Amino acid sequence: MVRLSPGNPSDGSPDASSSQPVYAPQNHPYDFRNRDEHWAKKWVDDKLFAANEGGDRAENEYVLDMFPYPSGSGLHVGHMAGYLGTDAYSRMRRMQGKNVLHPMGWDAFGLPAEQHAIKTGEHPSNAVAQASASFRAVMQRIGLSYDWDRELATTDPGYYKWTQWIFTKLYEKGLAYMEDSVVNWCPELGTVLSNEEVIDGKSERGNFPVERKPLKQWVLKITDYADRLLEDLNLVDWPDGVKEMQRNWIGRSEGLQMGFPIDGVKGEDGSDAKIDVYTTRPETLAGVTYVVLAPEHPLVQKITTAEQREAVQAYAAQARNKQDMDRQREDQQKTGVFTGAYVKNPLTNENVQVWIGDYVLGHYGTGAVMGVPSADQRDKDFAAVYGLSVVDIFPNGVDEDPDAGVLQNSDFLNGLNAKEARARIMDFAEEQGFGERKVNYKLRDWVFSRQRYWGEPFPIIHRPDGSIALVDESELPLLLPDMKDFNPIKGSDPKPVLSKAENWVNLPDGGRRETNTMPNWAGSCWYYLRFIDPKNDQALADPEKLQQWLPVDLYVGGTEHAVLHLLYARFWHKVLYDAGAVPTKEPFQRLRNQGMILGEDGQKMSKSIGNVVPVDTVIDEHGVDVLRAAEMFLGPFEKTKPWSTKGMQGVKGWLDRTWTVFNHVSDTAEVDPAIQGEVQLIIRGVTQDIEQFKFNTAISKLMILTNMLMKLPSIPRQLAEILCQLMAPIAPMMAEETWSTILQNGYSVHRSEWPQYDETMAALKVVTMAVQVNGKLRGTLDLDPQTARDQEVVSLQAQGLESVRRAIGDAGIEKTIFVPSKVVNFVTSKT
Ligand code: ANZ
Repeated sequence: MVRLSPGNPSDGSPDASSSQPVYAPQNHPYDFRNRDEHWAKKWVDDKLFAANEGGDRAENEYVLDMFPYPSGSGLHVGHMAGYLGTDAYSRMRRMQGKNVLHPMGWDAFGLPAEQHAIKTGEHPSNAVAQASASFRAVMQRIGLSYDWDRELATTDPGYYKWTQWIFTKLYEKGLAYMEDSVVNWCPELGTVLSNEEVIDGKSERGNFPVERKPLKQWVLKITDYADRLLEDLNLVDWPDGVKEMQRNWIGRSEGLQMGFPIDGVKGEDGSDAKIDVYTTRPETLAGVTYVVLAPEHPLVQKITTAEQREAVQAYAAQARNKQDMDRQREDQQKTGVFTGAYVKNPLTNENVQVWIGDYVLGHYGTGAVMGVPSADQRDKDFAAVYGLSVVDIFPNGVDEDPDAGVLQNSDFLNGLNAKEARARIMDFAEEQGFGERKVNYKLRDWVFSRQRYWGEPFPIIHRPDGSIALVDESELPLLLPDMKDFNPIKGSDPKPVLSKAENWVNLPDGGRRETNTMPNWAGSCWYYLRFIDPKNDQALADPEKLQQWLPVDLYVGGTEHAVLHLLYARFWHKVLYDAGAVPTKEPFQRLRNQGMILGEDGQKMSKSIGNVVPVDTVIDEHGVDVLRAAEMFLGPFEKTKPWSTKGMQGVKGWLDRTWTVFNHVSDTAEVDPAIQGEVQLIIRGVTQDIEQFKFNTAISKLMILTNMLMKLPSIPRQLAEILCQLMAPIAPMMAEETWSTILQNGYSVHRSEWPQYDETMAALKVVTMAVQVNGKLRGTLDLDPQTARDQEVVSLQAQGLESVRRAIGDAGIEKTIFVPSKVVNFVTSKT
């Protein structure tokens, strides 16, 4: 135990110039090399962070990270951003008495392991085992407080048994079906590519030709859940941006579907055949001067006149090879061909031309649109290219706001605003029988099969008579066959890799196993359920345990999963909810996204640029706590921000001083009542900041507390304990060493009781400080009054502002002018 008495003022401390007594820098710095490793190992050995089974839902808290794909390329500081946040949060919640479930596992199926296997001939499971071992080692070295007994990998047969089981439920409920869909097939790579992997008709990888080919695939009927996926977003506490992305992806719209009679083409009942269009702007009907069909629309063949046939066919053929995304690009010149046919506008009774154009998609709405060049920009562009006429129905032309604008040249709608007119024309269309109200979704059913080896096999058998049978539940898991050659099957016909495993595929009764495998999304759709009961071999999880833990209280991950992963997981969860297998409507109650950590140069970390900051390197040099605190101090959790060596030095200085404080504790020193209030404010501030994932400001407050203690003539044990506990979520190693070894409070600080604060205290006022560079205002900081008086913390935060960093540029800071609570001004060397 080290108990030193205060030393003399020295240059190393922040207040060397003041007359207050300050402590000498410690002559034995915190020995992170030994102590970090000691504590990290001990926590794992002691299972210090294991969640207790059972427990009351109100006492339980489920804190989940989006689990990683264990890749062979190691972990850099950017990978840690989310994990450090959930770890700090979990540690505080445990100290506040919660029974926290905080697990980690591996999303281990997928292409990279398969490609590695193709290259090396080694089974993908080996690569996965190695990569997850190295991820685990780094995570344990950092001391992330996971309950390691619950570790799982989606590739474990004991896990994917239940992925397959869920698929059987989907199938039994009619939510899984097979369909011929058109895919991007690359004969040379022998693989199906996603739209993003195809650039101008060539594979992104290798630049090989890609063809659009029909392929029988498994599809999940997520569209059946579109409404609930939309509605129930109201039940969850997620960032608005993520909710908005989900809403846009589901893309619900209300409009009118109406028929335009085709001139001279009769339907089966002898009346004019019709082109049905779907529009969200039916009030613009009088402005329709043409109709456009998607080139693949089934009526195209029927209505095209002999003179136009050749041009129409040629156009349709080239459109077939284009991606939807390219077809809809706004910067693209609109193209199309006249079919020679005419339809009658049901409001004005005038005949208008029917065109085909690839900006109209075949599988949205009815695959046909009414062209209103005076109200819609795309239509305006199209009409301009082909000289089609325009009827001005809005005096001010095309308006972004669909409700703005007062109609003219529109019969009985004249003088009404767009919104009123919309309701009127819908009523009119329904009365007259030429249209009806309709809700449409952009969401499509989910193509659920891949032609790869390294994925879950479908528990499906194709019988000789062509029917489909489920593998009996008792035979699950259906294991992947042990193959040696994982090379894709090249050639003009798409064939899944698994079809090479003939002994596995062909059954004695002539049946054949399904050779597609499930996509990577499958395993990540339900892993949060398995963590609750990872070893159960009777059910995916015990219903009682699900009741004790669901929903996940806090889910943290990157925004790259804002749409698909979350939508797919919510869909499965709702299916399981309907089946009575889970007790809640939604899986993830609160969601937070971490921002990306860029390289110090402001660019995305990448090996090729050489700006990657590996986790191990920082720890080797500075220890775990410096890495953790520096990363959390870079800026707001959810913001993208560059790594900063300078910021790290600042944080290191703080930790060094804090260590000095801990080594100068007095058991007899009394707490000066004058500072009690300030300490209370700090406890409250740090507690709320961690609760709200504002780790950078929590650290500022801890810095203030350290500085405060450094100025005291002797440091009362009580205050040192508070500092130690408050910093435990952020710098858990030094906190443990201090609590267990220096303060001798027993192991472990992470199971000690979180400091209480007095709720009745006055609310903090916010002080807005100006940040200047060479006297010029470059930004402001909103701070609590304590922080606003602390030059060091204010300077560090100010230098974290993007605008300030830019203004300083490469110049050094020559002088800092600080007026407490008012202004901080950096004078650079260039002036
Ligand atoms: C006339 C009109 C006038 C339209 C106007 C818009 C503005 P949502 O559902 O919100 O995306 N549309 C319909 N089906 C389409 C398809 N298959 N491919 C491309 N575009 C299609 O918007 C529906 C609107 O998108 C519809 O309303 C239609 O254009 C177009 F001032 O009809 B509108």
